[in-house]
Amino acid sequence: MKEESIKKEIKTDKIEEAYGIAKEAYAALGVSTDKAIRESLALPLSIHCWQGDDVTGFEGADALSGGGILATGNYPGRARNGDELRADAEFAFTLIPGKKRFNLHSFYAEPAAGKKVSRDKLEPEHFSKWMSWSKKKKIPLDFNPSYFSHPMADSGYTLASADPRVRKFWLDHSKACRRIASAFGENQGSPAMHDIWIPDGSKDYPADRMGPRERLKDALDEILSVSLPKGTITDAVESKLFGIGSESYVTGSYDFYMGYAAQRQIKLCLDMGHFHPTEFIADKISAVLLFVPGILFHFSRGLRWDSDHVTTFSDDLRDACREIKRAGAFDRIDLALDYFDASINRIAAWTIGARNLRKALLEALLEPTRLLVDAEKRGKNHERLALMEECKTLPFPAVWDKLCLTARVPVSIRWLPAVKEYEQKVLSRRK
Ligand code: RNT
Ligand code: ZN
Repeated sequence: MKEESIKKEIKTDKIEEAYGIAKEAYAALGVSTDKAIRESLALPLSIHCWQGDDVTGFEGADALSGGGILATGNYPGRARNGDELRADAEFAFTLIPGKKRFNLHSFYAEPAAGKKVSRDKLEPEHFSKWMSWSKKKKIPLDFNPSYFSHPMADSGYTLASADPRVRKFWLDHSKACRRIASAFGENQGSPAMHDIWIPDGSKDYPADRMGPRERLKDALDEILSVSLPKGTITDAVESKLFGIGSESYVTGSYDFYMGYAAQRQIKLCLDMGHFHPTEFIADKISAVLLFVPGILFHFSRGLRWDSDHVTTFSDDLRDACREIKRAGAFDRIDLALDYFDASINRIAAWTIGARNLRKALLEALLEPTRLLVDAEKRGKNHERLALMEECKTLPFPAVWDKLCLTARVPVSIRWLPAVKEYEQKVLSRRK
C-alpha cells in the first residue's frame, strides 16, 4: 500500500453522500441508520490494558510467564510503566470510536517508588494513579486478579491447589482484588467488572479431577461471601478448555463455571478463544442468559492452540454481536476485549480489535431483525434466508464511515499514519 493513498483525505461530503444512499437502503427495510450509529457508540467496550505491554505488568518481570498463556513476538515499543501505558491507551482511544472502559490486572499496581507489595497484600491505594486517571478521563475501570506470572503459581494450581499455603495466598489475593475492584466502583460511581480466571489444570491425565474442583468451588464461595458496598462490583467467572501445560484437564472448565454461575447467580465470562474451534459460541448466548444474570464477553480470536490473537471482523465476531442484538441483551452483556500480540505495534493491535468490535456491533444493530423473525413466524424460511443473504451486501461500509465521522475518529484506514507518527515520536524511543 502506498503511503500517499493512505494519507489522502476522504472528503466529508463524499462520506455524507454515500451515507445518504445507505440510509435509504436500510430505511427500506425498516432500519434507522442514525439510531444504529447512536446505539452502537453508546455501548461501552472494556479495553484490556495488557495488550499495551504484552501482559508483563509492573512487578519487575521481563515477560508474561506461566498460566498456560503466551505473548510471543518482540515488536519494539511496549509500555514499561503506568505513565507509558496510560499515554499509549489515551492515544489509542483517539482512534477508537465510542464509549470505552479500561481493564486492569492486579500486577499493574503502582506502589510508592521502590516499594514492592506482595499480591496478597494489595490495597486500593496501590491503584490511586489509575483511579485519578480514570476520573479525569472519564474512563471507568474493570479489574482482574492475576493468578499467573508468579512463583506461587508454579505448580500449575492456585485456588484449587492442594497445598494449604498456596491456596491461602491466592485466597488472600482474591479478596484483596475484590476490595480493589469495589474501590474502583466507588470511585467511578458504577460497578467495576471483576473477572476470575485461574490457570489451574494438568498437563497429563489427572487421577483426581474432583478434588481440585471441590477446592475451587469452596474457594469461590469463600471469596464471594465477602460482602462489599452495593453497586460497586460485578463478579464474573471465566472458563477455559485447555492451556499450554494444562492440555488434559482444566479445573475451571465451562461446565464447572456454568453450573457455578447459575447456582450463585453471578455473571459467566465467555472468552471466544476458550472453546473448541468448531463450537458455535454465538449460540451459547441465548442458552446461558436464561440461567445467569449476565455474560461477560471476552472478544478474542482462537487460532490453533492459541486463544488470544487480535480480534478480526470474522464471522465468529459478527455472529456473536448479532445474537446479542437478536436476544435484546445489550443490557445484560458486558463487552470486553482480550488478546495480546507482541509481534505487532500494540496501539494498532488495540485499534484493530476495538474498531472491529464496534463495527460488528453496528452491523448487528443494522440488521432488520424484525423482518427475519416475521418471515420465520409465517413459516416462510426461504424469505428469512433471502433476507439474511441480502443483509450481507447492504451498503454497510458507508454507515461505518459515518459512525467514525460522528465520533471524530479517523475514517477507514486513515488511523494508520497517526500510529506511524506515534511510533516514530514515542514508541521507537523506548529501548
Ligand atoms: C486467559 C484468559 C484471561 C487472560 C487475561 C490476561 O486465557 O482469557 O482472561 O487472557 O486475564
Ligand atoms: Zn479471557
